[in-house]
Order: sequence, then structure tokens, then C-alpha cells
Amino acid sequence: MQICKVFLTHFRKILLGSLLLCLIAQTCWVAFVHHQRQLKLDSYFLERSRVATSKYDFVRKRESNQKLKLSSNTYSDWLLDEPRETTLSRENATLLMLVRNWELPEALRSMRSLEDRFNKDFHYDWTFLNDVPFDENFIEATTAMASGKTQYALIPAEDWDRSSWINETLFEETLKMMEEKNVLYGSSKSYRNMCRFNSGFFFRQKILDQYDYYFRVEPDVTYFCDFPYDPFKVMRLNNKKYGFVITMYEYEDTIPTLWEAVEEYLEETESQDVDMETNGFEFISNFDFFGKSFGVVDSNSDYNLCHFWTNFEIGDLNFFRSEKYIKFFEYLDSKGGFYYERWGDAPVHSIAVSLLLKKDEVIHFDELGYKHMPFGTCPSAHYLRLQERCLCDSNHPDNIDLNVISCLRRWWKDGSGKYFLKHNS
Ligand SMILES: Nc1nc2c(ncn2[C@@H]2O[C@H](COP(=O)(O)OP(=O)(O)O)[C@@H](O)[C@H]2O)c(=O)[nH]1
Ligand SMILES: [Mg+2]
Repeated sequence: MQICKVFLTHFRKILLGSLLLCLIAQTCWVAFVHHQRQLKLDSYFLERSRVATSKYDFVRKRESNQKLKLSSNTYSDWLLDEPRETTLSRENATLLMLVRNWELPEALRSMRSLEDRFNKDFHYDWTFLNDVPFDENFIEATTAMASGKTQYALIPAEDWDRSSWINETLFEETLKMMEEKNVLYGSSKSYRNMCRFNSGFFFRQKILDQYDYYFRVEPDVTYFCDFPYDPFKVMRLNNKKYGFVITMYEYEDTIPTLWEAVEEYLEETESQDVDMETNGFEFISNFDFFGKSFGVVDSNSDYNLCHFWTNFEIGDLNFFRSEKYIKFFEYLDSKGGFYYERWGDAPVHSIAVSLLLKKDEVIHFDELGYKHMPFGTCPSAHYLRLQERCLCDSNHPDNIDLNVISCLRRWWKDGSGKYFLKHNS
């Protein structure tokens, strides 16, 4: 009897255990089958979405990995069929290079690139400026490289050298202090002359009196694409006074008190030359976040440090020659910041343009590929790159347009917006 009882208890335990095991096995099996089905579904949808992406990319003729579409109307599928402009009349303009004799190889590289990509069809004059006389080698080689007329001018010492009232002791102290702080060109005297010259004197050179527009070219730059238009003509026909391709944040260490001087200028002139309703003040003063993950660069003043990168610029000389620009420049110059700090022509031009011009008088030439070390810009529209025979990769890390240090998105938001939002053709 006792044996029977023990046997029954064990039997029950074994039965229950087996049932439990069966249940677990079944649950595992169901989960496994479900998982397999899910995997199949996932790969099915992945494949479908790949097909759809490539299909629609083919239709749209542009890359799928470009998260943000840059401005312009150049996403058209039919760009290659559009006839190119054939009437090549010239504007009253010159290509302009401030350069040193020893930079000849780099100057020739820039010239070759711009001639190939643009000027060979137009033959605009090349104007060269220097603080010492150009040597024969330089003149001979650049004249040979140019498709247009070349002319050379010596900058008068009073437009180049620092003013006599600059305190030499203070100046030398600044150079030392900036060198210790590793500020870019912080200890260079000639760089300061250059920045001041480009801020307030280039447009006053006699040789430029005959022109309305200039296109600044620096040694060792590359133009990645054929120009789809004459930018001077685009400027004149659309009443643009300043054109840029790259905009970014400035190193604050070079301009600690520039904004203070601008504020004083605004106060002292009672902002009489400034129309806050129409100008680009927001572009240089707005600190709001924009986009999903991009913050702002820290600034100790109300200037957000955005500036146009002036190694490429196309401008209306009449704006720079105007009384209001000269007044603005002279005010800043009187503070001595070109020497006691290291104010660059880029923030000076950019602040002037943003205060004194209407924001719609400024144009972002987003179809023009360009590189000046260490940054470049490359058109993001696939068919435009083909049409312009570009040699650049818009997804390359050197392409600054959507980089954190670029101000382009601020320009879209607070400047005159994306081109394609405002123009139909
Ligand atoms: N004639 C002359 N040109 C200069 C001098 N310093 C700079 N430049 C020119 O000014 C422009 C800006 O100088 P660069 O060395 O390219 O400075 P970065 O572009 O700011 O690195 C270039 O076109 C230079 O050739 C100078 O002392 N004399
Ligand atoms: Mg340069």
C-alpha cells in the first residue's frame, strides 16, 4: 500500500513536470515562429523601402542621403535640356586680387580655375593690388593666364600702413598677448594692415574708379563648377549689392570689442543710416536655436558672430564708396581695433552689409562651388553638378554648408531666405 502511494505521488510530479515542460516548449515555439515571421516582414519592408527610395530618387534625380535641401531652384530634372545663355555681354566689373609677389603660383592656380570655370567666356579685366610694386615675373605670368585685360596698382602707403596715432606700446603688447593666446595671425602686423585695407580702402583705389562691381579672388582658391550665369549680371538685374558663398561664425578672440564699437556707432549716429525694418540685423543678432540638434556658438556680446567669408565676395563698389559705409568704417577705425585687437574685414563687411543694406540686396550664390582652405561649398543638386561639370562632393566633410560652424541656416531663417522659396525661375 505504502509503495503504491509513493509511486502515485512521483507519477503525479513527473506528469505535472512534463506538462509544464510541454507548455514552456510550446510558448518558445510560438515566440520563435513569430520572431521568424517578424524578421521576414522586416526584411520585406526594408527591401520595399529600398526599392521605393531608389525609384523615387531616380525620379527626383537627387541624392537620398542629403538631409537638408540647400536653396536654389536647381533640383529640376530638366536642367540639362535648358539652353545655356549665349549672349555674353559684359557688366562694368573687374576681378580683383590683393596679392604678394611670392604668391604667384597660388595666384595663377586661382586664375586658371576662375578662367576655366567662368571668365574664358567673358574676358573680364583682372585688377591686381599690392603694397609693394609687382615684379616683372608676376606681371608676365598673370597677364599670360588672363583672358581679359590685366592691370596692376601700387597701394599708397597712407592706405596701407597703420595710422600715426596708433599707440606703438599698446600695439606691441597686443601682438605679444595674442601670440600667447594662439590667436590666428595674432602676432602679424601685415595681416592687420591687410584687414584694415580690405575694410576701408580697397574700393578707394583709383584703378577701381571706373567699375561698378568687383569680384574678390584670393590666391590658392578653387572654383569647383562651371558658372551657370554671369554673377555680375545677376547682381545688376536683381538689384543685389553684396554676394557670398560661405558664411560662418567668427573667432571672438579677434574682435572682443568690435560689437561695442558698432553699438556706439549706432548710438552716436542715432541709427540714421540703418533701417531695422528691411535690413539683415536679425541675421547677425539672433541667438535662437534652429534645426534639431544645432546650438549656437558662444558670444560675449549681442553679436552672434555670423559673418560672410570675404575671401569670396562679389560687391557693388558704389555701396562701399557710399557716405554711409565710409562713415561706418571711419567710426570703427577711430577705435583702433584693427591694431589693438585683430578685427577682420569679414566681420566688418558683414556687419555693415547687415546694417546698411536691405537683406534682399544680399545674395547667396548657392550654385557656385568654391574652396578656400580649409572649407568649401559644393552645390547639393545632382543635376546641377552634372550640368556645371562640378568636381566636388556635396557630402564631403569639408563642405561647410550644413556644418555646425556654418551660419547658412541662420541666413535662410533670418537673412533673405532660401532662394527657391522666393523665386519662380
Ligand atoms: N599685397 C599684400 N597682400 C596681402 C598681404 N597679406 C595678405 N595679403 C592678401 O590678402 C588676402 C588674404 O590673405 P591670406 O594670407 O590669404 O589670409 P587668410 O585667407 O585669412 O588666411 C590674400 O589675397 C593675400 O594675398 C600683404 O602683406 N601684402
Ligand atoms: Mg586666403
